[in-house]
Amino acid sequence: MPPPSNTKAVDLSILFVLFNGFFFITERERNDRQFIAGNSFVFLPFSRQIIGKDTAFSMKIYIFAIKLQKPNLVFKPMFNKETYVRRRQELKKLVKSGVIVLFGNNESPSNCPANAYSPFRQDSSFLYYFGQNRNGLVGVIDIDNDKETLVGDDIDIEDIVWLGAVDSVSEMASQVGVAHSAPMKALTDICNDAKRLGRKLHFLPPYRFDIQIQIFDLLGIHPHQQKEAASMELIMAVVKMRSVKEPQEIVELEKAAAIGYKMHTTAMKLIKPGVTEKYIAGQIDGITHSYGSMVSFPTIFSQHGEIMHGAPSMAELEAGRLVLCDCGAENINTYCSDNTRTMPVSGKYTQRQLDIYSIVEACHDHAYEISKPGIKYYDVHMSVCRLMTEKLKELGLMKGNTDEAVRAGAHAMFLPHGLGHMMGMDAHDMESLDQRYVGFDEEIQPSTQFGTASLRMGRRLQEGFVVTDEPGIYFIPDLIDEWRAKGHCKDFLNYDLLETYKDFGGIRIEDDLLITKDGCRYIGEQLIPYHPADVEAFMNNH
Ligand SMILES: [Mn+2]
Repeated sequence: MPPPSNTKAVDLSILFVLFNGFFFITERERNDRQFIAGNSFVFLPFSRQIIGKDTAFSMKIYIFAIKLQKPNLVFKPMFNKETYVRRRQELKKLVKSGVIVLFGNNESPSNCPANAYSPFRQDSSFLYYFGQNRNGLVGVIDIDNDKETLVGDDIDIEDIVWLGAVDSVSEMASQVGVAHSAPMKALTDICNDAKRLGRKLHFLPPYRFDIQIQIFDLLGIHPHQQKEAASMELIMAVVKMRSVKEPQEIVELEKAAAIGYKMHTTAMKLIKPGVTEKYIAGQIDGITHSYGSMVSFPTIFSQHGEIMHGAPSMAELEAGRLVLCDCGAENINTYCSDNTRTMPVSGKYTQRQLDIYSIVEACHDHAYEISKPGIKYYDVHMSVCRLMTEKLKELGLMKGNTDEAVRAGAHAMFLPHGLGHMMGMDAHDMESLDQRYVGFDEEIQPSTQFGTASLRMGRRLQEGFVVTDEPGIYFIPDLIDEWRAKGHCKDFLNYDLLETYKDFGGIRIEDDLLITKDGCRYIGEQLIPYHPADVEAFMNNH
């Protein structure tokens, strides 16, 4: 049989392309990436057979076919094009002049180059303004010439074979309303031109080493100097915009909270003597992997609640002890939740545990009651510290004048961290931009006193802010010994009684507050049980 003519083959091929394209459109709605990826590979060898083997022409047809199919669902921008256009307009107004260079993240190798941490995590500020979740992209905004460019290299056939096809950089640019695109090598020219003309290049403080090297190559600034060389105008503009959550961002935060609810209530169901901490932590991490993207920070699940970031261990849960669970989800669009609950392993709190728990509970509720626009979160924190001191005095663990004790920082024996932090696309939102700018301002600066120094958020609340409310009481044996040996705050602390609490552990209760017009509300349609009776009832009924 004679081989098919080239003309005929191309016609057939295009028919197949259109046929596959049709399936792509219908399947896209079903969000079934597997099918689409599979579809490309079923189609490709078939098309190859028709066109003939190993010609450059047939390769072009393959790529053309892949592009038409666009089996690209992971990289879809989360919001509409207008959102990103509007945000960049606002950013340009705030930064005023110069060239903004926003670096997206690259893949980050775990134990070998091809074994990257998964899922890929885009830089949040890049995502906020350029919306694209692919690695190896840089956003450039030339403010003075009002020119926006998405910089990045298209992936080649080698990558397509392993990863499936993705949209071209120019397609990605147009999806978020960016008029221009350019390959990565163009970034050197963009930076050199700006430098030659003495124009300001704005970049954010980098937190990944590969980006630090990229900035070093482009701008000649050593990584040690990059934090200082970062643009204050850009940092302040990004903080101003990202601090106030848009309604569509709150919807995303609610979705993350719904996954967080599943994580916490699953932990409550699984807790029983003999189960390891790691087992439960693994189960709850799996929930966010199934419904969302990943954990919003490494899960803290430990009977040593007094260790602030206590990693889950192979220790078995023991009846009579408390276990502290601080975890959150990052939903598929990288918005976070962050909650903490402290449960009795046996399903019932002891009276001694309840005495401490009820103080933390009262502090948690107090912060919720007084948080509203206009109040400094520093003042909310200090108000919580005074309430905690009052109640610890009732138990005999503290003594003396409450105001003096708090001024001296005596309460930090129990609460060595801050009441909360901003939350959004990052669990500690915008942490890479520095807490001095995110949580503080010219009116209020971070404290240097132990305890209060760890407060990440002190400035006045505004409608649309999202902050965590997370008081805790901890008994840290080493801290008790250290302070006792020095006689630190001995007028306010009952060290003899503290000795008897060295085996207690720690309690924290944490929820996420959205600041509303005249107060605040919890994020999350369903609040994870936290009143002791509710926690016990939930644990015993599931
Ligand atoms: Mn938190």
